[in-house]
Amino acid sequence: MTREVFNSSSLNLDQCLEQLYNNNLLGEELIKKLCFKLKELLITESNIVHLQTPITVVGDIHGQFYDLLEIFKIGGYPPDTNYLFLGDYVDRGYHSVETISLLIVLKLKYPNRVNLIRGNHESRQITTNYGFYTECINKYGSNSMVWQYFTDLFDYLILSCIIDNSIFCIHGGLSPNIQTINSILVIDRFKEIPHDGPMADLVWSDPDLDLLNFQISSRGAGYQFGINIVNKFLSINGFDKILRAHQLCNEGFQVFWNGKVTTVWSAPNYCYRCGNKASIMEVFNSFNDDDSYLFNVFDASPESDKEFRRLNNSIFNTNNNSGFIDDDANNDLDNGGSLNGDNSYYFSDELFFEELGNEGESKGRTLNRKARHIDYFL
Ligand SMILES: [Mn+2]
Repeated sequence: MTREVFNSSSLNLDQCLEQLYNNNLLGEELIKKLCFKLKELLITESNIVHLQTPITVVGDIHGQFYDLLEIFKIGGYPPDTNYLFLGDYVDRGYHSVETISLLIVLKLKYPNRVNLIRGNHESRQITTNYGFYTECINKYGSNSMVWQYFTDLFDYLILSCIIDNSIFCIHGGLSPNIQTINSILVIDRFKEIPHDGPMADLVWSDPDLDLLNFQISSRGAGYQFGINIVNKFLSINGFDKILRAHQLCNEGFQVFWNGKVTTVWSAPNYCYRCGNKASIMEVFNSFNDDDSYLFNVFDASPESDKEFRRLNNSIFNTNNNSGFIDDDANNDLDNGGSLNGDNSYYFSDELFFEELGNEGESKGRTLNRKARHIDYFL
């Protein structure tokens, strides 16, 4: 096996940043080098990275690159602001390549100021069905390797962070296989996200206000978990709260159980059509009072609004929109998605509500999804 060696001096990160901030794509060879360098860095990081306040926590972005730029405008640019991104950088939006490229360069340039947790969309299987694969091919050509470079890199992303030894951060949620954080430390994370088991649960699970314990998730992967599970996990591990993303919130965030669990959602007007707000959570300290954090709420950037109008025109012209709401929403893992070359893989209605949380369901919709059977070990 030959190991390619890149001269790090040949990587001009400042030039990459300038190019990306000006909305230019990076070349394929450059992406190959950047992914290689970042894998070298991430392989040294633990499954759980310890961070300190002040830090700004960002939820799902889903390829909404202009809204990511908006986040830096309102929250400060790295390295002046410390960032923890909770995953789901790609799929759905039109600019997953730009989004993940920028985050990779920022992580390489400011490794201690930028932290990237893996989401359930940082996966070969999911990105094949939800837009990122097709975007890579559309932007770099069908012979391009960029999707492989990016998805190989995803295998190296960390699974969780702990802020000030008190705030546990993951993309999705808790797992019946994880009582103490030691169960996270021993995971071999350098692989595609499995269909089940602790690694899958960390990126797929959701809190559920109606539950006390665990229930198999209607998403078809991960679990829904209730207050007893949260209390037990926090008390065993000595944490105060859990921060996570993974579910659309109409107000940009959702607070569960008096702040024991908080969802941060950072894709405004999700898929250029949901009309939701987004937020970043600025955590100043871990004193656990109302002054220790702030939800900085924002709307879609003007550039993303243009995408919304472009989408509306295309739906109007092609008349391929069968309706916004589909009560028979399937889940990621059971549905093959659509790769038929139009925009439907971004917005296919039967897939559309996978990120919807309690707020979405409370708006008069009843989801009637069949949970896939998942074996698990207590
Ligand atoms: Mn997610």
